[in-house]
Amino acid sequence: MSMPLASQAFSLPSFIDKSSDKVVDKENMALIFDRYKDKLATLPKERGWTCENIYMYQGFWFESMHTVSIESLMALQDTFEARPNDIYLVTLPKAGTTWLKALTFALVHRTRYKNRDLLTHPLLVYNPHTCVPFIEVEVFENTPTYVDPHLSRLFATHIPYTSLPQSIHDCGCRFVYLYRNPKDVLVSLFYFANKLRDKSLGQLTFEEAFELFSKGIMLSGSYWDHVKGYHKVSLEHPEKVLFLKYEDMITDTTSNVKRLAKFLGCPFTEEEEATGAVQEIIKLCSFGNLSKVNKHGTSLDDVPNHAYFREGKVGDWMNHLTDDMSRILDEITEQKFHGLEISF
Ligand code: PAP
Repeated sequence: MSMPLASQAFSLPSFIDKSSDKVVDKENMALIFDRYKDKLATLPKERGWTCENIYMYQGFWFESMHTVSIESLMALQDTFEARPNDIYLVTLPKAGTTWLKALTFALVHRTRYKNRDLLTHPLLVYNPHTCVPFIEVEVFENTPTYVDPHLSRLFATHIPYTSLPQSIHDCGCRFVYLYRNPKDVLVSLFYFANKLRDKSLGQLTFEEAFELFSKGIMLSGSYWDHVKGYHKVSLEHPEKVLFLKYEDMITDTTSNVKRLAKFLGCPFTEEEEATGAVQEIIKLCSFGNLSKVNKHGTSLDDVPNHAYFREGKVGDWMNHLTDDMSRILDEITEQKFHGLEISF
């Protein structure tokens, strides 16, 4: 397996050098949506979170006609070419994707911005989703983001392990997997989905959201099967998967950021640690800082940047779940994660 690279070896998304934000190629996107519409029509479906339907494909649930969608997954499975040095940041929606993207981007590119005015740092200009693209979004592009075939690529994805494009498996690529308490994921998704939901459908109630979630029907879910899939690989191949927990990242950000840097192949030097480089990155990527930077503008499917920053806390579920709801999710978690070292 190819091993970690120096931080300079990660390529920068080209839009940063050209100082122009990139946009999804809508024409290509429409072609891809059309290519898979017959296949989609054959799949089991249920009521969706942000649109009318959510579809079951290869044992997991996906919505349609978004950038991160069932069509992008199918297109990736048909065409995506991984490279051995690729690193994938994997999360379920609302498990901390935006934070993980920001931290990883800041870590791998830190030498590039070391002696520059911090105000020019891309994370103070662009949403983290723009800085680290989802492969689900890249598949719609006509022009590749990363041009140099020798440089390592940093991508994100919500795709379950078993549905990843075959080339990712074949190349032995590495993953950072971040998971979060399912109850907080549910609450976070409830608010996010309602922000994006088709107006014609009316708002989802929390009871409806709970029912879908507990049946395993969530974007890229079920929650439990998604986590279990990557957890299994992390046990079998610890050198291949760094398994992180949102709650641990909140309570002990410093150690977890150092672990992340080491896994990415750009560990902090003693000098960096002594001069506060770890804390600088944590501050740059903090909820307080990024939520201020992302007050305006949109990214991905024209989602307002501020929608990715709500509370950024552990345990907000206590303000939303009834005792019964909490007990039901505890029982499902206990049953699904039985024998695994995953607890909340
Ligand atoms: P995505 O998968 O759609 O990109 P994702 O970033 O995983 O969403 O989830 C957003 C959650 O991460 C929000 O949680 P909440 O609804 O419970 O508040 C958001 O507030 C939180 N979040 C975003 N940025 C940070 C950050 N820098 N630190 C901690 N939490 C963050």
